[in-house]
This record gives sequence, C-alpha cells and structure tokens, in this order.
Amino acid sequence: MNDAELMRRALLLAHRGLGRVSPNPAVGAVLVKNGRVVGEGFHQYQQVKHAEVIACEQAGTEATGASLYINLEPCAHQGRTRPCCEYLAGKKIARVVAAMQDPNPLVNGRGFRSLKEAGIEVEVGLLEAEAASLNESYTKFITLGIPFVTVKAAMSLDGKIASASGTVREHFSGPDSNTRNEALRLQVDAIAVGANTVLADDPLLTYRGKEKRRRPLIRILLDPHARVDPQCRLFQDPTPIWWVRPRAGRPLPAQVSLIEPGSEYASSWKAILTRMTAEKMYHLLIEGGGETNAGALMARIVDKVIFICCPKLVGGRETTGVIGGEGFRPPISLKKMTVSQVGSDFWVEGYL
Ligand code: AOF
Ligand code: ZN
Repeated sequence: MNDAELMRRALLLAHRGLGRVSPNPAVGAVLVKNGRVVGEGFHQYQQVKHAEVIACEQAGTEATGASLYINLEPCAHQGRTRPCCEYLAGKKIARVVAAMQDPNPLVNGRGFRSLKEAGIEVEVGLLEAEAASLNESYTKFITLGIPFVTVKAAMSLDGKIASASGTVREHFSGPDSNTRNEALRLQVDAIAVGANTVLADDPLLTYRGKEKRRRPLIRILLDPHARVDPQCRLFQDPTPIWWVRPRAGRPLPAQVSLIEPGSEYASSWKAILTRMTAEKMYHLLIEGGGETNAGALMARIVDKVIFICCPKLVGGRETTGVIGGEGFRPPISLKKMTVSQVGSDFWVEGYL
C-alpha cells in the first residue's frame, strides 16, 4: 500500500469512531513497518486512549522504527491522557505522516514540533481536505466554542417539501438516501425541527442506525407558540427532548427539558447553541421545515446546507418550499459546492 492508501485506511478507521467520539475529533491511526501493517486503531471518547496509542499497543515491539499514518496531528498536551508525542518518541517511531494540524489551541503545531525535536520524520498534508471535512464540527467547536450547524432537507427537484395541496408533507427521497440519513444522524449530537414539521409529519426523530452511539441523539423541538401536543410520537420515545416553548402549567414528560424561547427567533437558536456548548455537543442538524430552515439561516447560525434533490416535480404557486420566511436580500451565497448521486437522488452540499 502507498502513502495515500494508508492514509485512506486511517481515515476509514477514524470514521468508525463516529457516534462515539464527540466532542473529540475522529482519529484513526495505522502503523506500518517494512511494508506491513503492524497495528491500527481509532479513538472513542469513552475508551479515553488516543488512536496512535491503540495502534502502538497492537504493534508491541514492532512499533520501533515504524511509520505512523494518522489523520490528525498527534497531541502535545496533557489531557485525559499523557501527550501522544511523548509516547510516540518513547516507542521510537521513525516517521509520522499526518493529514492535518490539530486546530485545538493546546496543540496547533506543537505536536509536529515536538515530534521533530525527538528526531521523528514528519510529513503533513496528505488527504488534508478529506481529513478537514471529517472533523469540521470538531474544528469549529474547539476553535470557537460554538456548535457546527447543518441544515438538511429532502425536496422535489423544484424545491418543494409538501404536496401540491399544501399541507401534507411528502417523503420524496429514496431508500439509499435514507441509509445515508442514518449515517448523518450518527455524526450529530442533536437534531432540531419546528412545530409545523411535527404537526404535519409526526416524526420520531430518533437514531435508528446499526452503529452504537455513546450519547443519545437529543431531539429539539422549536415550538414558540406551544402548538404541539405531548400526545405526538416524538414524546413516545424515551430519548431526551429539548422543547423550546413558553413555560407550561402542567408537568412535562420525564425525558423533556424546557428551553424558554427568546423574544426573537434568533435568541431561541442562541439558547439552544449555548446549552449544546455547555454539554459539549458539537454538531446540530436542522431538519426543517421551511420556516425553521429560514429562521436558522436568518439567525446566521448555519455552517452547511445539505439539499437532497429528488426526481419529482410538484409545482403549485402556494406549495411549501424548502426555505420559507421573508427571503434573503441579497441572496445567500454558498461556497465549496459538491454533488453526489445517492440512488435516484442528488445530494447537493455547500457551505455558508
Ligand atoms: C490525538 N489522537 O486519537 C485524539 C486526539 O483529553 P482528551 O484525551 O479527551 O483529548 C482531547 C484532545 O486531544 C482533542 O481536543 C484533540 O486535541 C486531541 N485528540 N489527539 O493525538 C487522538 N483523539
Ligand atoms: Zn493524543
């Protein structure tokens, strides 16, 4: 295997930590000696150990003189573990190939410097774009202390999320998109919807994928006018709900905690993000509908949009679209657009 293939393997290992790594970065490590993989590992928050340590432990004495392929700069600080750089030097690793620098202000280049000082050969930047995208929520959170926010919506090719009659929500996306949806839900800490979506769809909003999560997916309901009834399906699942609504007179179901909405929509989002920060949750997924998406964009909290364009045309002058509200003047410009085909749907993604 060449360098790029080995880094790809490290990235693949890192992926296996998703759902169990938040609020830490997803990190995978591969140790190679004489062209043979002698150890590998990935980080999971609960298990404390960093990826490179797991790989070295697996390699045993073979670690001496080996090359390490890792998607993030080895740490140089004392956290829950001792610095990995020190550990790697102790194991007499010969070479470290890293995809990107660790944006954590406690590391941020100090890891590479410390490795070089120990006489270890260091190469940085292989598959950097892939590595940066894998840990984009970690990067924002560790540098700004604010969760990364993604708006995701499935729509007809003409941007509608409801049937032409106006009220009935449609599920335009195909089965392959639904599998990828679960993968996305695995990566995030919380999922938010507006009252209209709950009234129209009665969704559960739970994570139903095969991989285990470390913490439950928090379900957030924006309901500033207290229109949602606790009889709906959302409340039939015991995983936590943050209900953004005015204080209720009657007792709330056990899994529900209340967030009082602000006088403006923007301040409800602020309250949600502040609470997420306090609980070290670094990725919020907003799943609409049109007014909720518009509100989040107006509040300028959104980092990324994922629009799933499905092979349907709905039409209708009044049909609910994917973004409601008053509209944006000037229009919001998106950057770094990508598109991928998933079954018959097209996932179009871009950054604010
Ligand atoms: C690495 N390898 O596998 C990981 C790293 O106190 P902790 O252990 O939870 O450390 C968290 C910080 O350590 C995290 O913000 C990041 O800078 C680094 N994570 N570093 O060399 C790893 N998970
Ligand atoms: Zn470390």
